[in-house]
Amino acid sequence: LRVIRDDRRAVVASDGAAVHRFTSPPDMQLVTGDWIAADSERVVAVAQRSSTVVRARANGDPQVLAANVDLVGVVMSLDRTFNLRRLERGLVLAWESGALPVVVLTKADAADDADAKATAAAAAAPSVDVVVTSVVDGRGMEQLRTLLAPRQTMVLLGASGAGKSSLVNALMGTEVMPTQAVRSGDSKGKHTTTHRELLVVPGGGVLLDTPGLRALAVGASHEGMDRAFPEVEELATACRFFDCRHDAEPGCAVMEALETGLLDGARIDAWRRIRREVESAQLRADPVAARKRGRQWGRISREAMQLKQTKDLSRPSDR
Ligand SMILES: Nc1nc2c(ncn2[C@@H]2O[C@H](COP(=O)(O)OP(=O)(O)OP(=O)(O)O)[C@@H](O)[C@H]2O)c(=O)[nH]1
Ligand SMILES: [Mg+2]
Ligand SMILES: [Zn+2]
Repeated sequence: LRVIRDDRRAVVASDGAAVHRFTSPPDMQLVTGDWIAADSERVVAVAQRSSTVVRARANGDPQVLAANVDLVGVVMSLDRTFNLRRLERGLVLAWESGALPVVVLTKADAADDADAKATAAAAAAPSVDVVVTSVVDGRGMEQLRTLLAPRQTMVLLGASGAGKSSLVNALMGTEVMPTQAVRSGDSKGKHTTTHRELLVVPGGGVLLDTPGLRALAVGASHEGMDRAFPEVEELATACRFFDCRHDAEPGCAVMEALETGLLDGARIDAWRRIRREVESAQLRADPVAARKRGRQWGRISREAMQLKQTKDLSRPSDR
C-alpha cells in the first residue's frame, strides 16, 4: 500500500488497484509516498523512507512534502521569471532529498531565448538532466515520459505559476489538476495547487504535483551543496584548509581557479550565498553543534592569518 494523499489524521492509500482510507496513529506522521501496512481501518506500520523531500515552513521548521521519491523535477519557466540563482537553490534542495534532480524548463514556446537559457541552466546544474518543455507544442514530453517509464516517482517543485500542474495534465493526458493563468503584472502564479496527491501516469511512473514554493529554503546538511556544486567541491579538495571558505585563506584552490578563469565567479557567489543559508539552518537545527563548528573555524582562521603573516605557506595541508 502506498500513501497517495495525507490528511491530518488519515491517509488515502492505493494498492495499485483501489484506494482506501485509513486512520493513522498520531505519532506516525505519514506523508505522501510512504509505503505502509494497514489492517482494515488503520495503518499499522510504515517502511523506512529511501528519500524525503523537505521544505522549510515560513517559521523555518522542516516539513516533509513527500517520501520515497526517485526524481525531483526542479521546475522553472523559461519566461522572464527564469532565474539561475533560484535554480541552483532548488537543486541543492533536490539533492538534499536523496533523490535525483531533473531540471524541467517550461513554456519554451513563450520564450525567444529558450536555447540560451537552457544552456545556462545546464551549466548551473552539473550532471543533471535538463529537459526543455512546452505543453503548448508538446516539446520535452517524450523525454519526461521516458524518465518516468521505469516506474519512477517524480515530485515537481517550483514557484507558483511555473507550470507544474500543466505538465502533470499533459503527461496524464487529462485535466487532473486545475491550472490558472499567472497574474499579468508580475507573472507570478496564484498558488492554484493547494494539495498533493500521487498520480499514476499512463505509460508508467508516478507524479506528485505540489503547491508552488514561495521561498526555497535549503536544509541544514552540506550534502545537497556538495552535489549541486561538484566543481567547487572538487577544487576544495586541493585547498590548504579542510573547512576553507574560499574567501581569503592562503592556499585556496577555489580562489586560484577563479583568478585563472577556470571557475565562473557567479558560481562561487552562489556557493557562498547558499553556504551561509545552510549555516543558519544548522544554527536553527542544532545551535550547540553549530557554535562549536564556528569556534573551530575561528581557530583555523587565526592559524591561517598567522601563516599569512609569517609567509610560511609551506606547511602541509590540514587534512
Ligand atoms: N505558453 C505556455 N504557457 C504555459 C505552459 N505551461 C503552463 N503555462 C501557463 O502558466 C500558467 C500557470 O501554470 P500552472 O500549471 O497552473 O502552474 P503551477 O506551477 O501549477 O502553479 P501553482 O499550482 O500555483 O504552484 C497557466 O496559465 C498555464 O496555462 C507552456 O508550456 N506554455
Ligand atoms: Mg499547480
Ligand atoms: Zn578554498
